[in-house]
Amino acid sequence: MSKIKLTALSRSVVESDHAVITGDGFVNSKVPGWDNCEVNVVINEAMGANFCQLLITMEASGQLKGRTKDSQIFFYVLEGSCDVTVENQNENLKKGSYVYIPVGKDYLFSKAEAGTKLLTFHKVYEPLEGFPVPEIIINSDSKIKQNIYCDDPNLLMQNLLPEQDNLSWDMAVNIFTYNPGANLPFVETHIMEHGLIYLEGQGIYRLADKWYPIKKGDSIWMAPYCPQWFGALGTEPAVYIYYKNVNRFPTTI
Ligand code: UGY
Ligand code: MN
Repeated sequence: MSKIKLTALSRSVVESDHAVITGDGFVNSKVPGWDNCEVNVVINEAMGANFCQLLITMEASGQLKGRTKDSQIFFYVLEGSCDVTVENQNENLKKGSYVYIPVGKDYLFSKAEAGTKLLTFHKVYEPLEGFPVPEIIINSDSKIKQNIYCDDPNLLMQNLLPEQDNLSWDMAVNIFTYNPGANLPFVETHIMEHGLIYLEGQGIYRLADKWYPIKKGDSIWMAPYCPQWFGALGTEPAVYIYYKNVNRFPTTI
């Protein structure tokens, strides 16, 4: 049998209204102020998106230092641990910890365990008259209640940011757990945009009129109005963390 590895294959797909990014094609980017780390720009405006999703892998000497400008940044620890300082708040972060940094704040991530992996979502903040800019949040997904979604006890939703009744927030980040065999109850087609990464499990995602096998580590971009549906396969829950824009007036007309 031939031992030649065929390198011209990938499950990654980029279309005008969605993308599946599997990681086998990652090429690192250098980000000013972020040192001794690998940065993969998984989704951004060059793709057609209105937000950005990164994957960062830190060396033990890795450091992410900066100040948020027009964009708020959400950080989530996928693996490992590190310290964070945002303004005068310091915390140790581990798997499942997350940090929300509003606009105009200094931050530093350091003292990482080698190989620590962070996910980020970046969105330009749209202020709303009469509502204050959100505060810094440092928390863990283990402290967030799982709510039953669409009356199906096999679909569980955790809202990591308090977007529900609080119009200060213009973005949501949720963790969606599908027990084996569970599926979205209908094909969603909506103005909100999504970026996501699978934390666990596998299944089939319908995006527009295409169907993709998806597993842990895969990322997906869904443009506004991209028809979307997911069904979990296998014997373990399928879990993804996803971004969504929310709470702003839907038209400039
Ligand atoms: O919040 C949502 O729109 C979510 N149900 N969409 C999705 O998981 N593709
Ligand atoms: Mn959706």
